[in-house]
Amino acid sequence: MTSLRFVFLFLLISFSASAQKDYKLWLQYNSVTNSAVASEYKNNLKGIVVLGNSETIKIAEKELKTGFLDMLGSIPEIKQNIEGENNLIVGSQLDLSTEIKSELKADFEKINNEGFIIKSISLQKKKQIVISGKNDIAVLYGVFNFLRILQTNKSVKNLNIVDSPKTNIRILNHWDNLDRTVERGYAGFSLWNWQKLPDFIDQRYIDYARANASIGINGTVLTNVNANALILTPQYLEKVEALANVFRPYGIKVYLTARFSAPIEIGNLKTADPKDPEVINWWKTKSAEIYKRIPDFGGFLVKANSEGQPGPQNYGRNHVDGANMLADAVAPFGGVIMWRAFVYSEHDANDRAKQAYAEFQPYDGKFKENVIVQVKNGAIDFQPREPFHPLFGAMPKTPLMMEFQITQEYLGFSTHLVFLPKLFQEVLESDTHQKGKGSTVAKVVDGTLYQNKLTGIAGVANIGNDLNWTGHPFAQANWYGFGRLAWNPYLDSEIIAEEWLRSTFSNDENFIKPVKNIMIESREAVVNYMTPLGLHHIMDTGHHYGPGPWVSNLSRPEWNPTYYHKADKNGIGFDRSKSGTNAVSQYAPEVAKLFDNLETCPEKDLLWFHHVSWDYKLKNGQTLWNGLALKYQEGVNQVREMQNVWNKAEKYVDSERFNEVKMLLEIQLKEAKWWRDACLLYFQQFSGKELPAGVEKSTQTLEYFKSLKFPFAPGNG
Ligand code: GCW
Repeated sequence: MTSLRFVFLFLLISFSASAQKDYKLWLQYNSVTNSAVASEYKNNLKGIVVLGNSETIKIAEKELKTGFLDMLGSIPEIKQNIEGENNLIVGSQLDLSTEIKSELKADFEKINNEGFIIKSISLQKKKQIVISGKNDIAVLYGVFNFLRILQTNKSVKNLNIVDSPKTNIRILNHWDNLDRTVERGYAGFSLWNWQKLPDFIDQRYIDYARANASIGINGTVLTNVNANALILTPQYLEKVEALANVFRPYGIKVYLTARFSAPIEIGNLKTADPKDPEVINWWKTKSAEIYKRIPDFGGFLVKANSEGQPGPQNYGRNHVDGANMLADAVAPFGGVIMWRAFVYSEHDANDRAKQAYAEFQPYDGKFKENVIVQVKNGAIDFQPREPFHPLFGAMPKTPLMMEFQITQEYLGFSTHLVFLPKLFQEVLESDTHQKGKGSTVAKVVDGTLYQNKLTGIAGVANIGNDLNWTGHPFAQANWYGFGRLAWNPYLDSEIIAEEWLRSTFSNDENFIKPVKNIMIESREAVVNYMTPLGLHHIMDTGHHYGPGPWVSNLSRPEWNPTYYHKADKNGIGFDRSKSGTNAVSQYAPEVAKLFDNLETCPEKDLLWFHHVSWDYKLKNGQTLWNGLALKYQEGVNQVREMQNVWNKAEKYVDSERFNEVKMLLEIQLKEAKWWRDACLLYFQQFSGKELPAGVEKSTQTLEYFKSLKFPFAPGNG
């Protein structure tokens, strides 16, 4: 009996220990197993001196203690004063001694308000390490960065890190509804338990803030852009305030989505016309009410006149009128308006890809100072691959912020292993040529191209109340990588993958190398088995789960996959060249020329810009049909390779996460084949050609694939 109880207890403990691993994200703080590394750390870190006593500084101190204890087995002596050598001195510029301040003078001149310094210095001939910044939040960033050095087993000798975020607003967009469903959410329900707030503070809120702070995220939009006005009522604002109080010491500001018709819905006004004095006044009063509760409230994110959301156009006004009216309301309190450019009209059947540019570009220079226009990375909608959005670089007098989608609406939900920083990097590196060669999207976004003061990067969150936050253990890497790129849009995704793997799983090179490779490959894999060669938006309708290239009966033409691939007997692809919709003309002349010309258009974007015949010769000599089929097959093969690599990783990973990933990869393979088979059978009707050698034949018919229905696919309301 006793032994049975013991076994039970053991199982319970080992289960929860391993479940905790999933929950702990990239903050595992695994014990440092390399003894040389561990002794270097211990020798160089004998004491800790923490200066200041704000809540933020207390968080930083606690984090250091946890990190040291978990990674090195003990905490260096906590000292009140700097005595002896090899101390870690932690505190903001305001709290440093004159001597240290003057030692770091040049470094302080290099950093901005959120930047930090981690530096080995010598004080009265004694070696010390200082972590500092201009305020306590910056110190916290420094502490997390310092702990990352330990987590990734890098040396702490001769440290000299001076780093500042390159963008101001590094923000998650939660598409969370008040009923806790999450639009395009695949990791459970919303974290925000509105019913229990404000009195019940879930530990998750704190852990969420900590995780975000560890990667430099400094803002969160709590609510869906398809907005509900109720969030602006006192009943909910009280709850928002409670969350803001939790997030504040972690440097995270709260923002809300503003439903444009709120003055009517909750304010009893007859109109929401942005030029109506009563409406103007309503938003001013509402803003004052919010700031009274939350003095550091970030501002509003607005989706207006898009996909049925109300907006200024309902009153014969335009985006500038709407955005500026709200901007005036929050300006006295230092708030910003993030106005989305994701618009497309059902009345313009020509080319959806052109609409955001057509509507917004003429407004360049017309928005108020505290408005930033939020632009999706591509012109259609978060596809596995899209050429960069033509608005980037095309509005020199308007700050534009990037909107990436971290949640995998079009990339296999939380079931497929897809490392998104690779996608993000591709976009950020794209050269818009708008101000000559080297005018990359990253330079637009960080404000350096046109000297914009207000800058930002938003990511549509992939977080829910699943035990592991993101549904797929590897989807945590997308949250992590988003934060790292928001901090520094020039970071290489390989570095991000490596950091993440080391902090999340293991520092063993035999694990890192192959697993990093599959992460890096994974983005191309999903492109290959879903939408190779520039195909896009051929997912099944509504929920976007699985292939649906045949869908053609939706009320709005640009909702139909057939609108995007335009496959017929002559070929396939959307002609956006000069002889087609001329969408290419929205890019700078160099880029337009490149995309317009079949010879120079990158093959990865071929069918995005051109309708080409099934016999068109690709660069590798294959016909388009054969090349397309081989790409689909390649995608499937890549998933098999991911499985091979993962199976060999078993000894480096806890069994729970190992098995989760293994099962998920099994599903990913099944779905990759489903994509390949369904798309090839469908397109074959038009090409009339056999599959080339090397492409596996479907065991199902096209009718079978068409008959599949998923009434309860997640994330679809
Ligand atoms: O991609 C589409 C999604 C919608 C989303 C919209 C948007 C929030 O399918 O679910 O709505 O984009 O970005 O506004």
